[in-house]
Amino acid sequence: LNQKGCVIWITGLSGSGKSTVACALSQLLYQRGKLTYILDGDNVRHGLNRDLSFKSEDRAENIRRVGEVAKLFTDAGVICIACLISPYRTERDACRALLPSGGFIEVFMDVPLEVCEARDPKGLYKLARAGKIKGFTGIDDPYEQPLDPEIILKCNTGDCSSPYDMAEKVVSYLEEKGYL
Ligand code: GGZ
Repeated sequence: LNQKGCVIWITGLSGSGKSTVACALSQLLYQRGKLTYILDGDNVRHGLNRDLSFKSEDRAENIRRVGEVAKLFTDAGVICIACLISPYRTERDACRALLPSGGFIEVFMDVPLEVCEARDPKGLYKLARAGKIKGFTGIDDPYEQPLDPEIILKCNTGDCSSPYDMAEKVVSYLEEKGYL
């Protein structure tokens, strides 16, 4: 395997498109013969992190563990795509600090809450608004936007690029930085 590993860390609200972009990106990289692995918060929480809840200490631990695992993948030369809400700046920055300079590429899904809430693919926002889920990110739990992400994928009401176009932006960045 002639490949330099890195972490693509996709952060954003529930329903902002993190997993969809991760999947599109993984396909684009596969077409270029690159080995990737997706660490999706939603999936990891069923296994490795099944002991963790959504209270803040547990979210912090969720982020920390995914960061450590992502680092292990990069050691193996894999392009690791982490997609979790990861609402806290401090914990995201701690993951960044685990990697060599340039090895942590933060991608911010800049999607307004209204757009995420209108999508509501799993009906979770509806439940959160009804008070049936407490501590839902963006409703009654915080989301701290990245201050200086490497990549911003912006999406406004009635004006969202396709997941593949968004993934292409990440591919261009990786090309520019010599990862492809
Ligand atoms: C936020 C929640 C919550 C609460 C369940 N807050 O859109 P989804 O459904 O499929 O993905 C979300 C997922 C978030 O897990 P993460 O590991 O990414 O979160 S974090 O980084 O904050 O640890 C959402 C669902 O779990 N979900 N309850 N209270 N999202």
